[in-house]
Amino acid sequence: MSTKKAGALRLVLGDQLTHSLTSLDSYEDGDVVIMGELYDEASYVKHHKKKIAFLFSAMRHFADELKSKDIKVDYHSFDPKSDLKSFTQLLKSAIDDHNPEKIIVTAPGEYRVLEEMKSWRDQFEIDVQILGDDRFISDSDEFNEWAQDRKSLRMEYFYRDMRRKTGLLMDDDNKPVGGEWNYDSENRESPPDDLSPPKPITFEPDEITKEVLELVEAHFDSHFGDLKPFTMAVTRKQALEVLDHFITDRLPDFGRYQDAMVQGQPFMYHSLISAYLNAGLLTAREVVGRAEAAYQDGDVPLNSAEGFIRQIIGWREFIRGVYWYYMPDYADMNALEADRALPSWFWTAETKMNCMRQCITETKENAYAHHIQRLMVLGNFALLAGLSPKEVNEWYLIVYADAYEWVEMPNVHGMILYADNGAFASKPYAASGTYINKMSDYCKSCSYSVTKKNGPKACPFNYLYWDFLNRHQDTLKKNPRTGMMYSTLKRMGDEKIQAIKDDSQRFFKNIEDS
Ligand code: FAD
Ligand code: DLZ
Ligand code: SF4
Repeated sequence: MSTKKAGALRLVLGDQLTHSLTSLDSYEDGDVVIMGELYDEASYVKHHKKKIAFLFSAMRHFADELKSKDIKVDYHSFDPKSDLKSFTQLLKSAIDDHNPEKIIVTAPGEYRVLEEMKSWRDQFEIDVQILGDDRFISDSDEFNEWAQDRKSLRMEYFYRDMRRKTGLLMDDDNKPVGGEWNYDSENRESPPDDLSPPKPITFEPDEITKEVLELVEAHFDSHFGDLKPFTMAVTRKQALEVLDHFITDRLPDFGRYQDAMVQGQPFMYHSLISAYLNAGLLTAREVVGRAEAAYQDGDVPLNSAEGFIRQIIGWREFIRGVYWYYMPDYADMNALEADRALPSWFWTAETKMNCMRQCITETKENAYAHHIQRLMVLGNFALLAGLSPKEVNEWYLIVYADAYEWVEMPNVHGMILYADNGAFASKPYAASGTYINKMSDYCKSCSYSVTKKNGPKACPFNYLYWDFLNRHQDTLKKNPRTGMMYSTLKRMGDEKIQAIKDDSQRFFKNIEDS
């Protein structure tokens, strides 16, 4: 143990790369910032190679920025032989090196890391201050208070409170601008044939990124996904360029094509900022501020600005609230008792279903898929096929560069799998091939026929949809929002229902070759 006493050790996690972070706020001479590229964090699930490269490079750039502000940083670069594999081991070694008076951290995004942090005071017999994370617009106390007396949690009502709280798109009488809270009905246009969204901006890897890419290639080669080409932003400056590009070139059409999917267009008009927001390179307040300003300047229509702002101050904040409200029990919920193993083609994309093949291929290439691909193609399949929530959660946590449990798990458990028994979704997001055909051009190049309802050539989403409703009658029939589907199912007659069951059984038996 060093005899020279440091002031505070300030541990900054890989998704806390924000200069105004609460744990950096009161930095004084004599304090030391600790950061580490850690085996346990990079491997507790086998994250996509691009996700590890992005985070390690962004961490290195962030540490350099801190140093350039005369902040003392003790940075632990990844070393496969190092004994410092976890946050706890990193901290123990830093305490030995610096002999600090106290530890200061900002609360982490994930439950398991908070539990780890809570053990440090006793383990190291040192004062540990866990500060709130003010990068979010709402905090757990506010959400819990909002949630506790409600029979069901609905994002829409939470969102309205967030609009009132922030004043975003509110008029002088504290009423929503344009008279409506939500313009979603204008945000569902099918994609026209000649749609050509702007190309996303890309960044050449600099020396730091090149070194990280070599490291990831050498030590994480068995992980999912393509490492190269690597064109992600890795600094706040670059992330701001991505945001600028979105506001000027993509946001005007973001609203109308928000739900559309086009083969060969993985990014459509989406913002592509989630990885940067979640790692801290951008903040929620600044991105919604920019969208509102673009609307006020007359550069973007209201449905686009409102739709985007709702995703951030509505969905993103709401989802985080749900995670902390229900954890740790949330992780084990499985209301529909789904237990089918993930087909191996979720990792290879080798499936005959073109929609799944496109979405998985793009995920593999980019560590990105947009919301409707995650929800209505990949997620819809996982729901209809009754895939195990544990396996589906792990897949989503691995494959996307923006995935951290606080945001990934409620989206998987709540939005797609109904594993939380509708804690916040009024019904399961189940759909047949008709929906995918309406919102995409995938079906034109598929070996299955979207217009066929039964038989080996029929689109599997068509019969799996009815088989799903049939299997879960006891749970879902009471739900007024699925009632109409059950009336249709009832009218189908025994022969049709038997054909649906037979097709589904055949599909499940051959799921690996489907
Ligand atoms: P845009 O479409 O441009 O939306 C703007 C922003 O809104 C996003 O960057 C994101 O910060 C926020 N947002 C939109 N929808 C959601 C949502 N449902 N939950 C939280 N934030 C939202 N998002 C993640 O950031 N990490 C995840 O691990 C993640 N897992 C998901 C898993 C499933 C099954 C589903 C259905 C959705 C998931 N999402 C996740 C939400 C959403 O799909 C992504 O935020 C979005 O696709 C990111 O792309 P974008 O930045 O271009 O977003
Ligand atoms: C996701 C991730 C990865 C891949 N690697 C690291 C790392 O080496 N060091 C680090 O501090 N954080 C990493 N992270 C992000 C953490 O997993 C994240 O901070 C916690 O899950 C809390 O949200
Ligand atoms: Fe997907 Fe069915 Fe369309 Fe094929 S036909 S792309 S499986 S929805």
